[in-house]
Amino acid sequence: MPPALTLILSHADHSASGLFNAHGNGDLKSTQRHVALSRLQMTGQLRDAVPDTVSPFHKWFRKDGQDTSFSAYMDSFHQWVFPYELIKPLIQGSETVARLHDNLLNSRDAVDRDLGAALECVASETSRKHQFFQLHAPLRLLVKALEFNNAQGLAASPPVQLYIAQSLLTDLPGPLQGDVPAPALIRNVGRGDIYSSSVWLGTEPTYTPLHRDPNPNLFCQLCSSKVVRLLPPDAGLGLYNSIQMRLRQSGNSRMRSTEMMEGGEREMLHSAVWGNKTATADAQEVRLRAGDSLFIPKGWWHSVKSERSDGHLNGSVNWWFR
Ligand SMILES: O=C(O)CCC(=O)C(=O)O
Repeated sequence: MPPALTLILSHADHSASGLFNAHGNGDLKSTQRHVALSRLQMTGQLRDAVPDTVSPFHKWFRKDGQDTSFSAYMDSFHQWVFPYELIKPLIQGSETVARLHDNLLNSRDAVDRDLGAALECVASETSRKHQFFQLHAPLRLLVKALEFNNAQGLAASPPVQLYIAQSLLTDLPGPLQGDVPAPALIRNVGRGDIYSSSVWLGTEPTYTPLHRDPNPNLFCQLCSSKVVRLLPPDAGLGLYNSIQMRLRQSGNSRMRSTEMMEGGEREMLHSAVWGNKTATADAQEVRLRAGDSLFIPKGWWHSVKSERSDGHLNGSVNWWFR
């Protein structure tokens, strides 16, 4: 199966969508909608424009049967520091983080003991009421969490949920930046101006609540798979506002923010998008496998989660452009 480029095109009626394969002969035509493809200057260029997520896949990752881990090439970047998010479930799963913390602190390796110290804020008594944490640590912490999740297996308890989320591609070491050049598609449309770009690397399950971005987004799946639920601008705003009202607050951070990562806001956004079918009648769902890319038009609301939840590696990159 060739990699797919799924386009949800933001046309006047906000409803056109199309799924293209790598050869550009998707089913958009069959929707019989007059979509301004020329506006995106993609006619005839789609084949070349499909982002190349295959090269970084082979460079950064190694396939282990059904699962994926980091390749030996990534060993030289283990000390590179990243921003992490960590989810510690309030009920079942908090002890898993404590066990990883203890394992690292008891290691003979001084570097691993430092990683254990980085988790202190999460394992401490005072953090008991919190579910969402942010910390900075080297890539090696993610490698250790993957090894830990693998070794404990799912039967024992839920996996450690660590996420290098929305970490700037421009903050990556030079060679890694060079592995994920901006795809031709976004250099050739609009002003060709890249507003920002990110890498997303985490242990599954990874999750991002409903939000919208200030610019069009090209989101590319590097390894494993994710499910994206998208809502048109008005429907998304209505849903977001109704949740804010129920929470008796007026959150104005409609972008991905820390407030939506824990407590009532996290729960309500999650159940509205992923639980209750009637609330999401306008939603479109897209499944992205390694090599697939999704165009998210400006203003479209989206919530993203990994398809699997068993502690393995998930990786994506994205570009916001104008
Ligand atoms: O992959 C994710 O967890 C979130 C991605 C996202 O929300 C985005 O690219 O705007």
